[in-house]
Amino acid sequence: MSEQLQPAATVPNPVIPGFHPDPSVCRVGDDYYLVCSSFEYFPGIPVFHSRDLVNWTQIGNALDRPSQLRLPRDMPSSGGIYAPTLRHHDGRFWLIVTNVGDGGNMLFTATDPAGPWSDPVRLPGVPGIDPDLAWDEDGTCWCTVAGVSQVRIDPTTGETLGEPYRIWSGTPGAMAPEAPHLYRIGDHWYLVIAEGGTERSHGVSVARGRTPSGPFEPCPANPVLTHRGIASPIQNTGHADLVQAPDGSWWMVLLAVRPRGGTPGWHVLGRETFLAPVEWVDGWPVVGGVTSELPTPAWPLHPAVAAPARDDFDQAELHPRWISVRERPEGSCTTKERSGWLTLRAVGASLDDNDAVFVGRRQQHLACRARTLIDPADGRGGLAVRLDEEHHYEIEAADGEVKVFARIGPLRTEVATRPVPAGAVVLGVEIAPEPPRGARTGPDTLSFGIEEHNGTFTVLATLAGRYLSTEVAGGFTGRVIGMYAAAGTVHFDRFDYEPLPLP
Ligand code: 6LW
Repeated sequence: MSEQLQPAATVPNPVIPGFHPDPSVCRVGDDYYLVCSSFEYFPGIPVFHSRDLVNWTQIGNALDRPSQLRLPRDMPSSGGIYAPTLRHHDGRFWLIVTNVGDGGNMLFTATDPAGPWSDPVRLPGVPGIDPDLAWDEDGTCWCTVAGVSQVRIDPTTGETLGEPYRIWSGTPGAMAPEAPHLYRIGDHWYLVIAEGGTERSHGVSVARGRTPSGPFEPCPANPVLTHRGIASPIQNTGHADLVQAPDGSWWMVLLAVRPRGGTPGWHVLGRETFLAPVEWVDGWPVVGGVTSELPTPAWPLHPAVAAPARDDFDQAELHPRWISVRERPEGSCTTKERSGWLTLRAVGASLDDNDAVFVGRRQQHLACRARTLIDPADGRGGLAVRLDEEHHYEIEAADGEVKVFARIGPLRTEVATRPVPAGAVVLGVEIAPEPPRGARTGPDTLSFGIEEHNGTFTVLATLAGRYLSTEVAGGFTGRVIGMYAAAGTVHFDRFDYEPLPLP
């Protein structure tokens, strides 16, 4: 093999960057499938495929029609879809999840994880969040939820068979035992949970028993993984799901964050999906920690085709990466009105409103830029970086005028304005790590501007990124960058998203 063809010594972690929390993975032969939480966004539950555990491609969203996913207008951000579990059993894929805003626990099935997925089977007798599914040798289906409680269910009808009962409370003194996953591995049933809350104390703990309902013996080394108090660029590690690699080695997918800037740091991309190696010692899983690079696996790699920087909106259906806030009301978002354009029709008056019309994609890189060509026609709309209704920055075009707005908590401010020629205009944002300014250094800066006809980017305002971080805003999501309509009907010819090298 020539020098150039040598594989890189490492592969990057996170394996799925950006707001992709609560990963659940399942293996079917040579194929791996993974799902994540999606909260207030529609369509819900991104579905990824991989053949090597390190290269993942989004193949759809499990919940892509209103009969599967209702996200009512009064549901707060970070409500909605929490913590799915994906399993393959009896020739079908099973997905169990909580819609915190509408309907509680429910499950869906599919023969192809790319879809279509069934309408929901509701589970009114299953309490709480973070449901897991496991089948024993008799075909009994065990549903285990945060707490940690368990109940047998009939997954075809949603009926509970008995009363839910507590099977483990996690480590004494640790809070929030949640995100259970139950597996038969060798002679034991292993119960893997998250503990400590999803912030800096987050960790993974394990118990094992001889039957799926216990009794469970906690691992003496719990938590088997935490970065609490550890100086690492990767924090909040937890919410793991176990899987075997093609060579038979064991791994976990889990969520973690990458805080940047001064102490304690701000993470802006949400909780991301990482991969970590697992060893078995005396029948217990041992996890060394989570690193930003993984040794290149020994098994064959199947690099994913890089997503093109530009979406021209030439297809009738939007790529599954595009997500809206709550529902997509009929006629509010279409590629059919102007060929090759995405048309958005305002419902709410701004991104402050729960019924804002917004179509975006997750920010997946610490440094990146986005551009969109907007024809505001007789309306108003623009390019926004959104964390939730109370935390977003945007550059907005109306006929003959461009303005930059910042919404931070209760305050909304116009930070820049500039006249532009009537008609279409290219709006942009450049996101870059913040230059050092001692302990007060934030994670990044966001420069909003317009692209002139000669291609130069004129910055109208540069805003501090910390206010669009989870440490400031709270919640469970991450930044989403996209297009919105604030008044009337606006049209977008294209949207470019490109990672930039880190300085
Ligand atoms: C969730 C819980 C958690 O359902 O955060 O990190 C909550 N873990 O398990 C929302 O993702």
